[in-house]
Amino acid sequence: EKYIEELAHKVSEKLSDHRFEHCLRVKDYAIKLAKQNNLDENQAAIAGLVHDYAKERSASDFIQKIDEKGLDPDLKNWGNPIWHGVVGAYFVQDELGINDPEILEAIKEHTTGDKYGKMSVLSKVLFMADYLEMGRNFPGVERARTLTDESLDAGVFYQLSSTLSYLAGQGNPIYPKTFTAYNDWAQYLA
Ligand code: DGI
Ligand code: FE
Ligand code: FE
Ligand code: FE
Repeated sequence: EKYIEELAHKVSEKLSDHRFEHCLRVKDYAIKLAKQNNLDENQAAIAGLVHDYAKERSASDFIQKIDEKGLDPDLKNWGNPIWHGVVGAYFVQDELGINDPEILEAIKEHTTGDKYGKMSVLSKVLFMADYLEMGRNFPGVERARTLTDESLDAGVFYQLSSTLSYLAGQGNPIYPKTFTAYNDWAQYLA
């Protein structure tokens, strides 16, 4: 509808073509997962479309927003991969006028996930749509798509586990929330 089109235009102005196209594919996959999980399709579409809105902002833009919003100063020790979701949600709120707390929370969690009991269905749908959108082609993506069709929760745990082992394998620092999320889900689903 009209609102989504206008939103898409605003998002496209802040992102390179390849990343904007990723956002459109995440929107489409989020709609599919919303249908499968009895979630409002429009809410899922909006979350998917705007989830990486802040991804191409400069480090100084993020630092400024962390100060302006009084966010945890430890965030400054991290970088774009963590900021674009956790801090990016505030750019979405301030610049796109999106105030739906479920959408903002889903954007904050879209990179790291969160504890089993803390993730809403919308948050899980966005987390998985970002991972599984039709442009993704990592080894195992088809298996991950099938698993997620069978069980959204199984898909979330698969991603948490794969991403953690990938990051550790690369010697990357693991954001505490990524660890906490993995441990919590492992207690329920492993
Ligand atoms: O923004 P996207 O590329 O579509 O996807 P994303 O937001 O899920 O992930 C962004 C990047 O963040 C991805 O390269 C993996 C990385 N990442 C996820 N969790 C952590 C992390 N990087 C670090 N250093 N630590 C984490 O815990
Ligand atoms: Fe992202
Ligand atoms: Fe993701
Ligand atoms: Fe993304």
